[in-house]
Amino acid sequence: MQLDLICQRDNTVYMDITKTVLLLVDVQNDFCPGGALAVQDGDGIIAPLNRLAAAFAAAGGRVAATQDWHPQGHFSFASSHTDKKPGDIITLASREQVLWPDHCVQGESGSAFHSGLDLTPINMIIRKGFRKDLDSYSAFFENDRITPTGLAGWIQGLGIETIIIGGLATDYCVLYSAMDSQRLGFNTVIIEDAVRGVNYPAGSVEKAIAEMRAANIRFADSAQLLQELC
Ligand code: VGL
Ligand code: ZN
Repeated sequence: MQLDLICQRDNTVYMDITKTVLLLVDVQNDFCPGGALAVQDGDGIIAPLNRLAAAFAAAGGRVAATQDWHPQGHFSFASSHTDKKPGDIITLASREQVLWPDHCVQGESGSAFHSGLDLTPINMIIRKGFRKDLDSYSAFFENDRITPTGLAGWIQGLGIETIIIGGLATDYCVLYSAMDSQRLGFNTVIIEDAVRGVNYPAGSVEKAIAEMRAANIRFADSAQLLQELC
């Protein structure tokens, strides 16, 4: 697939690094093996993301990362509700909410970036989900769909046109971030070998990928993207 992102040189089309942000979604201990909300093979994304982030930074590009950052007793935790267990789905203010195990609690080891992730190339870190009664899957808007996280303002201020996304989890924070990115008018690309999903409820990864494809979000692998860096 040709990514028409991009700038042209010698009849070859390259990514214009000055107009592209690499966004690393929730590469945190709790979403990796051994964590409270572990995604299967969650740490499998780290090597390709480190390679891409280093190449982006070396080429003068921007790298942003998000952190799920919940207070104790966050409303998305099953433990905050009576008679609920992780996996139960509740409706509040006409929004459906999956209840999770306690995860990514502010300041605890589960909310730290995975130690394998190279933080050096990261220019911007956005923390989300820090309001007790509001969840935030997307890197751009909280789950009320109107409260901004501030990331869009930062990106728009830079004149960025393309957002390339990897991280966890395909069917939650990656999906919501990518859909918002596309809706905000950015070219949006998922690094297909650098995302992993919770797949709860069963089938939700497949559903998420279909939804992103239907929205014209593109998929590319990290090796291809590395090649296309200016
Ligand atoms: C996430 C569930 C709950 C994610 C965050 O990062 O995809 N999923 N909180
Ligand atoms: Zn969360």
